[in-house]
Amino acid sequence: MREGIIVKALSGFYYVRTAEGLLECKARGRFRLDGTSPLVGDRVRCSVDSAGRGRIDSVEKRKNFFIRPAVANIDALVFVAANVNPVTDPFLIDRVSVIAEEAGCELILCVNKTDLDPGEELERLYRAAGYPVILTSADTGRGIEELRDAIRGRVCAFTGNSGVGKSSLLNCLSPNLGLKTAEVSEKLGRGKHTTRHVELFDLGEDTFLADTPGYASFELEMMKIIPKEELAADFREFRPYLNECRFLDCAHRKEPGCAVTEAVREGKIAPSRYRSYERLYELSAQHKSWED
Ligand SMILES: Nc1nc2c(ncn2[C@@H]2O[C@H](COP(=O)(O)OP(=O)(O)O)[C@@H](O)[C@H]2O)c(=O)[nH]1
Ligand SMILES: [Mg+2]
Ligand SMILES: [Zn+2]
Repeated sequence: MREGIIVKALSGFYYVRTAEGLLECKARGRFRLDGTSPLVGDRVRCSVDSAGRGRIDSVEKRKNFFIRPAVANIDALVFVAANVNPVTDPFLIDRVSVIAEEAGCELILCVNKTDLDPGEELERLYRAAGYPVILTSADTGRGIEELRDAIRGRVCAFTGNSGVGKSSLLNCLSPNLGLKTAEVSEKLGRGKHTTRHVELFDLGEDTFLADTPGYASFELEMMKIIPKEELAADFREFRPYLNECRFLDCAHRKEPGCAVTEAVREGKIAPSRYRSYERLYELSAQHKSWED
């Protein structure tokens, strides 16, 4: 019996990082039958037959899981943003921050390409909202050690729009990976050589990091199912005000005596965060009305 974490799933095989090394496994047929197929990130127990072939026998209860990308037990989502080439829309960050709160994982904002633009605005905005912010440059190496410290001992996933430098940062964290970055993959031709499966890279010291392909993937499925009443509590800087509103069922929109909108007026909550709340509230309300 061996224990480990699934770091890759490919063509019916699972690759499990165990104390004794990487073990290639098949899963027991029963997982497929009852629809509980293992995911990358799952903590599993395996047995090994006399020919050295592994088999996953059981999967530990998941802390959380995502459908696209298919990955489980994420301790921290690292949102990689930039304020230049491309400029990250804070609304993207806010959507992922809500997903992270719902999934019970930490959100770390990494503002990259600071050699080109300092990104102070993003730094200020998200520090004020209560999130850790790390300023990095994959080009100069700025902030790489701080990023390494922030993710140590955890299972993490990078997310963020294409071109912000996710693969470049992962290469800085683990130079022997040699991941393709934009310039290289363009030369090879898009889609041809770039596989789209999730893989957890083992950075040592019990640290695993997934370089996820797209940004949008992390939100779609989950955003749909968040009830509008729950959204306000997913904006962590709103929480101190939520019990201060005049009405118990305050939606924090146009209600008189709303402590949240008052905090916005007083400059205690950033207008852009509040606008994201309004947009997500609308989306959630619309979705609900299709359901009914
Ligand atoms: N100047 C500068 N360029 C960067 C930095 N990080 C990444 N890049 C460049 O930005 C492009 C996209 O990087 P890549 O890692 O592929 O982005 P990804 O799509 O998020 O994985 C590449 O040309 C990188 O060389 C950075 O910190 N500073
Ligand atoms: Mg990439
Ligand atoms: Zn209110």
